[in-house]
Amino acid sequence: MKLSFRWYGESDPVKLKYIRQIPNMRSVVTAVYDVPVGEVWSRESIAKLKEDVENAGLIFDIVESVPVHEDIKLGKPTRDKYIENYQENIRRLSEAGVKCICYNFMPVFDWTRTQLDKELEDGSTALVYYKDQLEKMDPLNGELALPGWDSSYKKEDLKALFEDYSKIDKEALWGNLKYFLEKIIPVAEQSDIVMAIHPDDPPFDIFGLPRIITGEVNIDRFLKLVDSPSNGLTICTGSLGCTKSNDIYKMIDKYSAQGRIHFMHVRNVKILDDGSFEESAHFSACGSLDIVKIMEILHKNKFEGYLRPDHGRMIWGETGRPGYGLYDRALGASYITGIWEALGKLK
Ligand SMILES: [Mn+2]
Repeated sequence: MKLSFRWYGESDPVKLKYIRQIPNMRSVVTAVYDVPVGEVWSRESIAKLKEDVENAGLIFDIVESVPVHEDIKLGKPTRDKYIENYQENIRRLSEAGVKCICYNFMPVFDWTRTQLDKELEDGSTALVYYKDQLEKMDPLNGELALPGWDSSYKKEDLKALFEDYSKIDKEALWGNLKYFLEKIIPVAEQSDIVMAIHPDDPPFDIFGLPRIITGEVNIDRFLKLVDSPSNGLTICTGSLGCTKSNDIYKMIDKYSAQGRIHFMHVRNVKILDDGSFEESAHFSACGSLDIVKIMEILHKNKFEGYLRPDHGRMIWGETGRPGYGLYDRALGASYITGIWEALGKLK
């Protein structure tokens, strides 16, 4: 596995030099943040990212995310222009040495939580999803802004988007995804890049918006849309694993054996009785997932893709971007590295 760590660019309070100090750290997962969704990333911005990462002694070869414009997801006539931009971004990232691109196909909102600073028993804070809190949220009314969401949406834009999505169903979304993949996967193949779709987080419909990358049956369907190794997966254990209806171990075994997992997001999550969930420390006993079992499956299938610790709690007084502090993610990285080393030695 290639251990990596997400970094939000120069404005990230977590410095590259600190990421470099995490044992076994290899790659920085980042993106160009100065360009609106759907536009072409400038070669200068890409080169600057590469230079910053390499100057810190780390590797720039994986990007998360190149976001997909809503017009592509909605299948609007303007999608072709945005798909051409997307193809150009793939080519430019390839020129800079990138080998893997993570993206998602979630309508409107990226990952959704109902609270970002829930205090856990040990005094740390974590991101949580409580059903009763969600029922009180209305994205179209109220000053609702969460870091997983694009804050550039104005209320009117959101209303228009919800209106657009009310006119398409899941099958239409599947069709729009297929249209997109058929245009970008050949470019990825020519560019020696693998695409890795992130599952929907959480993996069920939210606010009436359709979600399709949600579990095994749908991921099987996704992989067949364009049957190429370049059309692959990011398996996010906390996203797919936050509902008991997904057998996360079976999915990791199956898709890693098929060589279709290019990127792993490894984190733990505690599933509550009513289907709500809390993000927890990476250590297995802190949540509902068996992290050793996950790493064992990857090791058995000789996983050579990228892997990063995912959201961490806020601990030791750290403040910053919820889910993306340094300390708890660094603990997660070390824990994962420890398991991986042991799996290699205790044969
Ligand atoms: Mn993830």
